Amino acid sequence: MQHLFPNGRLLRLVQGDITTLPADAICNAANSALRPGGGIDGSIHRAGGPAILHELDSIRKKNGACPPGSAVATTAGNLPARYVFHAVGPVYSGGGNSESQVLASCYRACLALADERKVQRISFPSISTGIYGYPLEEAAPVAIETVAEWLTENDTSVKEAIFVLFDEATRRAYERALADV
Ligand code: AR6
Repeated sequence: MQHLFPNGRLLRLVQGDITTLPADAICNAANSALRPGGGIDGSIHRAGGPAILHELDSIRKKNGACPPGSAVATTAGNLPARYVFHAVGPVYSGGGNSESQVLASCYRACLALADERKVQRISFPSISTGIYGYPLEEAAPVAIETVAEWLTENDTSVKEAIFVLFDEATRRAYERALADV
């Protein structure tokens, strides 16, 4: 499923493994410590190789932790991309702790890193809806609306944003959210 905006920007949804889809930048669902975890983070480090971890170590030494709602950029190592943007999503704790603002901020942080690097094609996972427990039906509209809003701005370098959704339930939730755009 996809949505073409009047300015020619494209938002696409595909089901699959984000580490295998070529893009200029691949976004990761990381943690504040920027240390390799499970889920998509584990897959990105396995497929990308040690160069990513090495760069994260230097970023952590220089800047400390990466707070929820923000993101840092590294090389993509062996992944089919130029960059990985490591975004830290909110841990879901009921919805009353600004989780939706923090989640939206994650996607905007990745898009800002993309614009700084003139990235045209960026891929996103469904941040926070795995280990961090954010309910899919609540997270999908936040993710889709935030990225859609960014794509309507003509001065973004991003021409195509792709949500790469791991399983069918996730893809369906994002399709419902995209249908409302
Ligand atoms: N491609 C696309 N999506 C994937 C892939 C993949 N290869 N692997 C998993 N997903 P999660 P979070 C989906 O748990 O909830 C880590 O330990 C997965 O099915 O990876 O933000 C970090 O270090 C789900 O839909 O990320 C943090 O500590 C989505 O990606 C913590 O987990 C996100 O699931 C972050 O938790």
